[in-house]
Amino acid sequence: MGLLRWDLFCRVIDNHGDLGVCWRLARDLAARGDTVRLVVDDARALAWMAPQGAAGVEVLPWSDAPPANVGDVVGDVVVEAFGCDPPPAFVDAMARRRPPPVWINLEYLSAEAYVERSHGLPSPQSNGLHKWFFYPGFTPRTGGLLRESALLQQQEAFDRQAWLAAHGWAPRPGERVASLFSYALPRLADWLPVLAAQPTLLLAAPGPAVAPLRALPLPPGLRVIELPWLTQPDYDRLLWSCDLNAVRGEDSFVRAQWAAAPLLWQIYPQHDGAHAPKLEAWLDRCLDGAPPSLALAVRRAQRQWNGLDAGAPALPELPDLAAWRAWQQAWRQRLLAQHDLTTELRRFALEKAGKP
Ligand code: TRH
Repeated sequence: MGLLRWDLFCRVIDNHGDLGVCWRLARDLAARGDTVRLVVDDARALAWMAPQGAAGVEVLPWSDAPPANVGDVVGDVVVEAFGCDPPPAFVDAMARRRPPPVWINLEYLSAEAYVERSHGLPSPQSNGLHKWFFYPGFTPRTGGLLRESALLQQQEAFDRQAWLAAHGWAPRPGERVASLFSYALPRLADWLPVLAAQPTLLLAAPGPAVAPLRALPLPPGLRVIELPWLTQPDYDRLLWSCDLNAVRGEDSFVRAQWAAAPLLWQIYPQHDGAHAPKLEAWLDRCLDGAPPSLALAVRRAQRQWNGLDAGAPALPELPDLAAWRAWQQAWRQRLLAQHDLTTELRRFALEKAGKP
């Protein structure tokens, strides 16, 4: 397949997932030989996420005029992340380009059924171009999930003990290790004794749960270390090191599935409640074929973690971690059977450009 020049547009709405996904995609495209201009309206988080940058990726500020060094030279493929609408002057330059660029809207991740129906559909634009909808997802009829080519080999070669010790985060003998990256947690105080039921070292990433966590008395058996923001590769290593990972949003959620340890997913809460069916859709897919008692326990824990256990909320409970880990590994195996998102996106772009 030929090499491509990509213009990737990102607007940071809130949190870090918009830029986190875009940076990861940009880096992965460049690792495959393509060149990427990442145009972002707020690049501040790259200072901790990716302090070294990446060869082949140029980060440019968002501007209503096309960035000075872009001029009329629009790339082969223009990706707008999450419907962020590139600046009109850039869209005009796209319409003038011959051949026109392939214009793709990279959508948010969901396990819901509409994703398979909507993936790959065109939307004709008033300037004569087509915008194509590209949906990440959990089945082969979607755009797949971001997964770098070397990810599994890196994970297999990884020494968890040494890495944790080198950072000063080594567990004490007999302690399990959990990571926490979350929004405000509905029932944090109820979860602490659950975590403390076995000696646990909780590695807490920055976020809205940290201040409440600091304010709560810790039950015996629970130790907390507050982490700084890590680089994306180091955050991966953290997930590989833990016996349980609490993640949120989109990108950390995907990374926890590659880590294949038990994971609690805090879904991005939406005012209209749309997040509840999204959580159920993922649980339906992920737990399909799991032993019934484990499936029941995992479903209950995920709902409790999200404050979505309607009716009379029971005290939170963690499923058996060994059985849960075995299932997450089986789930990862299933996900590995589908193409990764970057491969799919490149194939899609080349096909739409008429160069399959
Ligand atoms: O920050 P998020 O909550 O982002 C969310 C979601 O993407 C959500 O779907 C979207 O609607 C909303 O943003 C606007 O969670 P997410 O997706 O996990 O993104 C966090 C990024 O930060 C991810 O790329 C991992 C990265 N990260 C690090 O690089 N280092 C760290 O130490 C931590 C904790 C995260």
